[in-house]
Amino acid sequence: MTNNRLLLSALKRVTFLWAMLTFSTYAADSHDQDRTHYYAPFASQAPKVDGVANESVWQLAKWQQLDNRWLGPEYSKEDFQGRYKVVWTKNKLYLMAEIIDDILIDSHRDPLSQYWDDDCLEIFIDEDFSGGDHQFNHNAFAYHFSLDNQAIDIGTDKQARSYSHHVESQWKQADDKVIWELSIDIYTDEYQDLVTDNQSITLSAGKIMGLMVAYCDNDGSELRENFIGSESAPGPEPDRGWKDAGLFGKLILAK
Ligand SMILES: [Ca+2]
Ligand SMILES: [Ca+2]
Ligand SMILES: [Ca+2]
Ligand SMILES: [Ca+2]
Repeated sequence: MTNNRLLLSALKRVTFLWAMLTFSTYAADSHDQDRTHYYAPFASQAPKVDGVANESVWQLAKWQQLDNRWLGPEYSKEDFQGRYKVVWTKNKLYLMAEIIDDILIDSHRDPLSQYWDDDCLEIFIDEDFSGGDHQFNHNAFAYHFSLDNQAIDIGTDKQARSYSHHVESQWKQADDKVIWELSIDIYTDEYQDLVTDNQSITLSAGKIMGLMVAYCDNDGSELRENFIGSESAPGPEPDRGWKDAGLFGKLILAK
């Protein structure tokens, strides 16, 4: 082999290795496999958050089921059924959930006490779809919407904290269903609990975010009876999404 050929062969090898390395870097994903992909339609007019889903934009959005049992025993259709839709405006994300729950319970009257053991709708938002730990930081938010329409999550000081100023929340009962509408201001992971001038971001078409939705169902027990979510959670600790944003689905803001 001539020197030139040797050089060419070495170059090819380096190029191949570089390509393999690049490919594996891009292939590495911080999310579990088989995450939901949800395309949220744009709402040219923001829905009114009043627990009445009569805005036409809700017709454009697809239902996503809450049917992955993370905690608790098997349950009946009368005990719990849930599904939701998502739309967006430049300023906020809007979510509408339809819940069937035979008994509505809010037995811990202090909103910061065992809020996950009352009936509550949990909305997990990871602004940049980064995945990763979100337990004591704002890499992602885990808003626990209580029946009194507050939104609670753990702050960076590891204490429960009200983030109700990020949201609007209203639900109404219609026949045997609860229709729950809510809006959420979106913040990046630079959000700080102790400052008052955090700026929510402006949303645009094509943006990809992490989203997961769940319901904590309690019908009279000391602790919640079921924790049921939108994403599958194979393996140990099926409820681990409360601290691991890698379980969240992919939310795509469509036009
Ligand atoms: Ca409405
Ligand atoms: Ca129930
Ligand atoms: Ca993040
Ligand atoms: Ca219940």
